[in-house]
Amino acid sequence: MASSPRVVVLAGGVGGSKFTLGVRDALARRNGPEATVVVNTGDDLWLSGVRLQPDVDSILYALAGVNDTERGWGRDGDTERVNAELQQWGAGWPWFTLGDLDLGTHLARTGWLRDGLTPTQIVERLSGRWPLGVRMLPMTDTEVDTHVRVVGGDVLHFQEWWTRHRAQLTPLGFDHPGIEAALPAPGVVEAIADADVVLLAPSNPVVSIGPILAVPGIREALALTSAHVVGVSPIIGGAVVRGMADVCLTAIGVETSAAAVAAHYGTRSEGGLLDAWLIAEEDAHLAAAIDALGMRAVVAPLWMRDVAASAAMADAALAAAAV
Ligand code: FO1
Repeated sequence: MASSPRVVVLAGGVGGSKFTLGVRDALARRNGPEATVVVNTGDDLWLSGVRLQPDVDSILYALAGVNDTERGWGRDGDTERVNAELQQWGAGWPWFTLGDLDLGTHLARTGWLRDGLTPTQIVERLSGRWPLGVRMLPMTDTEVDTHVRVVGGDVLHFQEWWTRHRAQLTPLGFDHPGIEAALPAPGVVEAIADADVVLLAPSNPVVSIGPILAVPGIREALALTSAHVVGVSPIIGGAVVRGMADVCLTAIGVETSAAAVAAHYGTRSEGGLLDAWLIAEEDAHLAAAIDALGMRAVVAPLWMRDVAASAAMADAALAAAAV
């Protein structure tokens, strides 16, 4: 297998951006080609007249080194003057903060959409500002925002469910209206077909990786590629690291355990996705059960405390693919 593997990462959220930093680092040491990162766009929304792509921006800002590492979203050192003014007008959502610098990104994006650029072209343009060291692609150019059906019958945009209600309204399911007609963004299927390794980041399996897999054509590309497909568990010691993956998994009937998420993704040779699954040392006792699913369980430290730790995880994932 190539010493400079062509790598595709499927990613979203904070777990996705931390892992992407590690992949970039691991590949730079191999002097290999830049990874292609296919980013979830289910978190996207229109607010106060601008288009937000939270996962695209989180990964972009993290790669550029301008992200707010405390909050996990937005720009480092951002101010909220425009947001305060929007609140005075009663515009937008009072529970959702748009930072001033961050708004610059949303305004640029929205203007380019109005000019007729596609989200893929806009991500490329945004990526040109900083030397990112990876190629970013949105999963699709179609608007397929995630909606959450909650107990009581209400349907909320994912961002309202998450930022306003902090995932406290019990979800019954997650939908992406219009996704059946969506196409993978240009370059996504080709990148998967040409890859040596596809990595599933330790992102939320339901609302970060789930929407990517739900775009018609992406799951099929993963089934057809000769690349090794290696996933990284977002569950450590039977619990989520941060975020709401446990609530999301419960809603779709999956236990919050590294083994259950492995079974949810499924074994490639049996029509699922994974050839190998990286699990945390805390979950080493699950390795035999995961092997029994027909995929290879690989035990590694999975706490992404810093870039070096994320890069070590990426190395372990590449080693699991034997590249
Ligand atoms: N998360 C919050 O918890 N509160 C916010 O006010 C908030 C604003 C926000 C603005 C732009 C952006 O790109 C992301 C933002 N996020 C905010 C993060 C976001 O809600 C989610 O954490 C991600 O979509 C999940 O990956």
